[in-house]
Amino acid sequence: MLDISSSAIAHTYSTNMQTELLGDIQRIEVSGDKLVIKTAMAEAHIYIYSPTIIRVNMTKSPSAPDQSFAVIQQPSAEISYKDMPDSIEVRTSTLKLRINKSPLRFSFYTADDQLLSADDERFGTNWQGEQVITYRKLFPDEKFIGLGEKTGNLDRRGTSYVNWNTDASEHGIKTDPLYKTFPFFIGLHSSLMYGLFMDNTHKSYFDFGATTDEQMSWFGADGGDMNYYFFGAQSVTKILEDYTWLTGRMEMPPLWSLGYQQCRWSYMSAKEVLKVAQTFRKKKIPADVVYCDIDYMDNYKIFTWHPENFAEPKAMMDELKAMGFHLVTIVDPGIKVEKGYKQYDEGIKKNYFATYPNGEKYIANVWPGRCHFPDFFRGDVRDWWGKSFTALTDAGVDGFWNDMNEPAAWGQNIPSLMQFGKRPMPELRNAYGMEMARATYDGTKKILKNRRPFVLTRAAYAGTQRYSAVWTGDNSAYDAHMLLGQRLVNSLGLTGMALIGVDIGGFTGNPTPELMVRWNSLGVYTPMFRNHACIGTVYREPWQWGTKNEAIIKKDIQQRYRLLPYIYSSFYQAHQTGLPVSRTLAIDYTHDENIYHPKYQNQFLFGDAILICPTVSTDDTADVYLPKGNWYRLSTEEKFIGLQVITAEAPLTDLPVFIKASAIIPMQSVIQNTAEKGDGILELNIWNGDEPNQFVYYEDDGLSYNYEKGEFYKRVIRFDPGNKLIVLDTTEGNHPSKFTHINLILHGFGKVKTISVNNSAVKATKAGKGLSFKFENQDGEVRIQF
Ligand code: MIG
Repeated sequence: MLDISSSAIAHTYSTNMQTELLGDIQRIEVSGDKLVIKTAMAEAHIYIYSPTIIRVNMTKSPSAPDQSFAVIQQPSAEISYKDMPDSIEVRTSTLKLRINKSPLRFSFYTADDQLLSADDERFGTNWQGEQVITYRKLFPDEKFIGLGEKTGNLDRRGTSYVNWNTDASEHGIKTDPLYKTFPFFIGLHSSLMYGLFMDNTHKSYFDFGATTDEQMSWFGADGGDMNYYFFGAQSVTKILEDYTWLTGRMEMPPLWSLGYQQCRWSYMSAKEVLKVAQTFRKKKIPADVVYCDIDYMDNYKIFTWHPENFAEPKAMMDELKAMGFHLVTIVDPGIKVEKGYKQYDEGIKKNYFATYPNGEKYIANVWPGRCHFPDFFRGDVRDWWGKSFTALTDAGVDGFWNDMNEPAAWGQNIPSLMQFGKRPMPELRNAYGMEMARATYDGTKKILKNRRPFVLTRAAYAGTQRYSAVWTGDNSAYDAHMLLGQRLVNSLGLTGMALIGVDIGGFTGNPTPELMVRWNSLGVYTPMFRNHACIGTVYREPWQWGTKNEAIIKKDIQQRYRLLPYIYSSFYQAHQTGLPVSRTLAIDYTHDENIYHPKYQNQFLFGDAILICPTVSTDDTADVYLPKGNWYRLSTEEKFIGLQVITAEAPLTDLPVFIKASAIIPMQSVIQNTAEKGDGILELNIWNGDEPNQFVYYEDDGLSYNYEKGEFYKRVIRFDPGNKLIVLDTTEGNHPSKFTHINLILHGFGKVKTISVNNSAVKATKAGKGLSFKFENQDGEVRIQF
């Protein structure tokens, strides 16, 4: 039987496929953990992953293996359904999926029957050749957030996107696609929400009412299954928790990767690298990381060092280490075609490279000239790649930057004939960068034994957070690009990524000194704080901008180091729950219309409680939207009531940064790098407010995986204004804190009555100005009565 809609659109489709898919349900059965719905040629498989996650997989090849690069969980074994004349129903404790029988259509409801999301009644899911598209009902007030690294507004309504990982050098503020694929979005309407992750690595499409006269939204891919996970939790935080449960969360990053990172294409010799590091130390500007871009290699051959300019890498590394610096070196996927080059010879011998269908090795030109490309989709190739890093780790490198892994080649459009094993490039392209990062991470983790490697990748697919940090590629040195960068960071945070950077200062072009200063001040509040610049541009190090600007840049970098206890605890939160460190206001203030306004959409929370308003370098005031609650300007401690727009002073010395009332913000004194012991004082800032609050304070050695075996230091800090009480719970874990003393700094409080540990009074001394007290950091329960 044909449904009416198919005749209306039949002229664009192969009629057979159309009818086969959208026709009636022929058979329904429960098979193991899945519900199988059979139509003439296709099958829909329904799985329950959790009470808030249901998967729908519509496939034309039901017997093909069910594989995913992103998903690391299994469905729960239980699924049952209720059969009714026109439809069937699958239920969990929080979700209801109604499946219409004729034609086959899917609608998701809350347990109390509120419609969250539904197929467009006319068109549902269609194949057109191999391309598969699902058309959805669009609610009049529906907004969309997500998709990771995508240009455009926070609310993606009215825009259309393509996922096709691309070396988007010189991209503008509207360019699409960029480097990464995160086919996951959250829809918001009628005070409800849902998440949808289409797990498909083919070239894919998302249209949020842009091309349909606002009649529907649609998404799909050039091949493969219509395979999506539907998330029904009713808070963005919980949806992100579910999404990162499904696709994994980041491990604790090496603490040093959260310090200041100085990069350039390229520091051309060991001497130059050392000079940069020495200058930071001489000028007492804190920093942890310096980079080697492509010119450290011999003829751009991966896993080699330039014989003259980097003749003694170990000696260079020893000097860097003595100064407390880590080195990150770049690697590209392209292996130079050159007999006698180790990686080339090994790869040829073992057949590790991508081919044409006739078996010939695929060759494209990149930096080294003619290159082969490792097939990172094979376990043995990933192992081999991973082991090759000894060429770098032997010298002492522990950071690995994966570039050009879209994959990129001169000419950009790699022919679709390129194959990984039997699978054509277009099917896997969007996962290539992720699998390279995986090979890099797994390999270097093994080599470094118990030490955490730092991996940074440009191309990515959903799930990459398990292996690597990301940066947003080749941005440009102008204000609008700085603001775009912030939206990309905020949006990447909605897809499980937490360790994210942009090239501070802008990769292409030269920033004005004002832009450099401003961008650096925003970098303080960027999860990964890395200054990077293109070859041929002016040098970007903090001391290249005149003494006055250098002083501002230095002060801002110092602020970053002061905040590290708070930042590291925020990464612990990302590791535990999937909540990002840079958070679009859509996470906490989802249903507040104002935060989506183009004027305020770049604002974000850094961690739980620091609100940042990115401000262009040409303005010295900023209109800031303060959401619900009370707020303090960080620099002046002036208090503001939320739900209003204020005009804030925004000189280059003072980015508009606000602290949420009731905030708990642990800080430390300035150190020059994260390995430095410091003065042992944890500065615990509490900002008075009406709402109770709590903060999970977290420390570990910052370097090893011992935290997985209980070697961490953790304590919950509670602020309870109702009882005029601040409590530091008894500590957990087997790692001693590096702080011997606490310096409690109370903002907006009248007085303190008592401080006790395990109910006995504590000897506290007045510390500095304002209401502040210094006392010994003891493991027992600390109570501060105010
Ligand atoms: O073709 O390695 O995005 O960060 O400096 C350019 C040189 C290759 C692109 C990266 C950029 C890096 C540059 N790379």
